[in-house]
Amino acid sequence: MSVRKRRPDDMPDNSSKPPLTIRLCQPRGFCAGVDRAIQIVVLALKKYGAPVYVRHEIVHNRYVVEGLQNLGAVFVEELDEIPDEHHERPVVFSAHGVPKSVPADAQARNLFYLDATCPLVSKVHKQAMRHQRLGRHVLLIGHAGHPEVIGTMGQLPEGSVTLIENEADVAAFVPEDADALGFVTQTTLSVEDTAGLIRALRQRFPTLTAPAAESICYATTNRQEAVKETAVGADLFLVVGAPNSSNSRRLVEVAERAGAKMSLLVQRASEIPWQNIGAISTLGLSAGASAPEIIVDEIVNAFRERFDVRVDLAVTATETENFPVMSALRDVELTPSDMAFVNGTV
Ligand code: 0CH
Ligand code: SF4
Repeated sequence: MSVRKRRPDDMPDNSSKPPLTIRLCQPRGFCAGVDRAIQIVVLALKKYGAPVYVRHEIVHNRYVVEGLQNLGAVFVEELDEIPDEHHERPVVFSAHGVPKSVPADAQARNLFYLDATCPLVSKVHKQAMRHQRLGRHVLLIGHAGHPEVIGTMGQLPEGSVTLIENEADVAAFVPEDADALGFVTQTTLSVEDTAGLIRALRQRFPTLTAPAAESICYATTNRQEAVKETAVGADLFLVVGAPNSSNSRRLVEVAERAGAKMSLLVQRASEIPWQNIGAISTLGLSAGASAPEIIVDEIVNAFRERFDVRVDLAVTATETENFPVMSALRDVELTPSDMAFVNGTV
């Protein structure tokens, strides 16, 4: 990990305030799949006008959802919530992916849909389908009820996939053929916990087949690694993210396990529980893959009001991933202010 100080002109004279070092994780915040998904909604609004329907929160972040609502996006949980008179309007599927029944339903209703499923989630779908095509029963490691899990299970015929959430599920699983099993996982799981579950599965089923490529994605892995390194000895670790954001919640757990004295998930600076924080001198700070950078800035500024803050950037990886949008939207141009929204800086 390399540590860089942020530019000195960021730092007002705070000599009367207690000193605080903020270890700011890099990478943090938006990943390439989130960036692409938000871009798809913005581009669709520009190309087709409002309203653009979005099935499920495009990513699990209220600030992003409200920003898109202000631009004319309308969020629904299911396609049947789209009023009949709006059936010619586009509908975008969220970054988390959808079961096969959803595009089929959209087609049956004559809806025009744009699928913003992250390409790395689609890759997991393909791996699961490949296991099944080759005659393997699929074990999906993930969290029940999460939209990505519903989407991945929904790629496969009923009865051909079993959800594994924990060691008890590993112990309880009784396969029809113990030598014809393959697994995939949700993309946003704890790297450490998942490795444990795979070990436990392999102990019971030594011929279990792994997917051809790792299911936990680069962004999840990098953000957890960064938190692991910066949380050691931190008095407090804050993760910017929503309670329904799987990847953000995993970061809070990683910080706690790595040795942060206290680790919390916050959606905005207004959620920081100042009365419980007490005297701290080191704060770790990161953001889930769906959390915009502007909220990280808001939190740093909230600490600046109370502490003499020094920000150390803790760089553990460099990310260059970029996922292009579908060809139907490539003829639309984004203005600098659209770009700032897509990048999470406004
Ligand atoms: O971490 P989850 O999957 O809950 O989703 P998010 O917080 O919206 O982050 C983006 C990931 C989307 C699909 O992998
Ligand atoms: Fe894609 Fe990973 Fe981001 Fe999910 S967290 S959208 S899988 S890059």
